[in-house]
Amino acid sequence: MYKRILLTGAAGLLGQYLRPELHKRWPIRSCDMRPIDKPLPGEEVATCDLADREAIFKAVEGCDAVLHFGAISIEGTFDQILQANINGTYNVFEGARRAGTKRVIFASSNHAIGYYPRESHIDSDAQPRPDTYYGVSKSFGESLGSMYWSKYGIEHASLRIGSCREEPVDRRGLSTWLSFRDLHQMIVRCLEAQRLGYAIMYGQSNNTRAWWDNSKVAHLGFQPQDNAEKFAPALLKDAKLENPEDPAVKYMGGVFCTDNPPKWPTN
Ligand code: NAI
Ligand code: 15L
Repeated sequence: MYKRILLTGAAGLLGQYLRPELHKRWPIRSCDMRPIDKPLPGEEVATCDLADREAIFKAVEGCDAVLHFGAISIEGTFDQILQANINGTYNVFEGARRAGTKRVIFASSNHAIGYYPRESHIDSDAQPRPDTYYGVSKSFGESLGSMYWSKYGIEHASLRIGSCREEPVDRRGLSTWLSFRDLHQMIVRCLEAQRLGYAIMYGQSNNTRAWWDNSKVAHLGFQPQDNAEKFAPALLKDAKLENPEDPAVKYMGGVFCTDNPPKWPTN
């Protein structure tokens, strides 16, 4: 179905998991500013900075789908976020338009909607309430995706990913966890859908304590297989009572809603 897929952020946590999985189905070109360890047979590699417009345009050439996962993946200074996540995401979408790419799947984040209180019930129509400059950049990517779909017909899914890792690591993760295999399934559904159009999806496993409602994108057929609840006994064993007014407890974005979010290093 696709002759070549560009994966940005290929050297990152999710990129490293996705490369071999995707490459089983479609030829991939892996792009990151960091080196790619041991390229797979037939895997193409493009080493460049997302902020380098010409290099990104070149990396997208010949790709009929893009998975845009490269980013500063936590809070940064505004200038760091501006270069990597805002300019970088523009470069990827504009490169896709120039290259005639059909679909762009964007790794958005729950931090685009981080300031919703945990008791709210939100779905794909929820307007952004970003909790950081990082969250603002994800909201920008969603918005850019909407514009490139409406104006240029590039189909697009923004995945508002929760916490994607091997296992949930804290109480919040019982709601926000996305297993690696569910992430993979979600991407495959987006790439294989006959018609994707423009979609906002929450990247979460089938968690008993889930906060987010994917019913408006049910037509894409994403059926997560994992549930964070199996980790609840271990995670809650020594759990202390939390202050419900602490922003890290009150809002979906957790610690990103406080004055002390995790920060990207500055050089
Ligand atoms: P990561 O930090 O492990 O990987 C991000 C990759 O982007 C890194 O390999 C980094 O070198 C690359 N990158 C950063 N700035 C760059 C630049 N200027 N030019 C080129 N490459 C650059 O992050 P992870 O966990 O793999 O996340 C992948 C994507 O998913 C990110 O966009 C992140 O924001 C998003 N996401 C991840 C979540 C998670 O729980 N892992 C949750 C929500 C969103
Ligand atoms: C994200 O957007 C980050 O990229 C990831 O490192 C986690 O912190 C995740 O959100 C989360 O909210 O758990």
